[in-house]
Amino acid sequence: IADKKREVALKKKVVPVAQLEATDLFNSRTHSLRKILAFSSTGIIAEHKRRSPSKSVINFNHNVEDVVLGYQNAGVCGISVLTDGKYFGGSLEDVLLAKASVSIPVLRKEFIIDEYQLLEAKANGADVILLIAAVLTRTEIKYLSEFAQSLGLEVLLEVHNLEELEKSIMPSLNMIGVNNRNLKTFEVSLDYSKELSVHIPDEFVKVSESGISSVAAVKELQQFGYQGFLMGEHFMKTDNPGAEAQT
Ligand code: IGP
Repeated sequence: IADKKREVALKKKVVPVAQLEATDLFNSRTHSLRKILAFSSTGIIAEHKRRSPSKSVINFNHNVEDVVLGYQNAGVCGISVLTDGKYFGGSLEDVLLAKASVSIPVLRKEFIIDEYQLLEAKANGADVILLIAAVLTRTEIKYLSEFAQSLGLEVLLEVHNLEELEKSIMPSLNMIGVNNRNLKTFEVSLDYSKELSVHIPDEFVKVSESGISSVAAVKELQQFGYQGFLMGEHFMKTDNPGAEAQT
């Protein structure tokens, strides 16, 4: 997070807020992922991710445009694009390329700690942003989610345990995601989603994130009220992520 603060401080100097606000995308309207998930029977949010701290290299051979178009053709509800460079090999430009390639909602997947990153997300065509409860206080979540919504961005709030969930519940969130992967130990278990589901108020669309690799897992999580399923590695590790998402 200290790294992120430094990165944001540097970027603010190079690309001033006024420059972000002047882009066409900044002033364009966004698409609602929440609505699409609520009406979908599958609910897949497919992710573009080149590498990760838990698996190191996943795949550097694809280009973003082909991957996301393949995902859209497979009928997924939305796209998630990792923009963190250091740990995930992504960039903000990946969001821009994704936005230019598809018409379904695009989520900027980033460790967001500053409102500047929300302005960047909007200026590069994101429809949805992620806020991670593990790295934010309730006050920060409130400020960032309200600011995101004022820009027309939807908010997916990510939690991993009951404490994070309880501290985060507020009206300025659109979707609540349970990360099945512990960000410290990288251990993955769908039990996190199953156990936390009853504690998520009904007004939020529930999303289960990470470690999902089968139709059976999706079906099982649907029984617990989940309407969104964030899947990355399972698709990205193959030669044709779009074709994999079709199945
Ligand atoms: C996707 P997987 O196991 O299908 O590749 O997981 C997504 O949930 C994961 O990339 C993720 C993530 C995050 C990455 C969930 N929350 C927060 C970075 C930061």
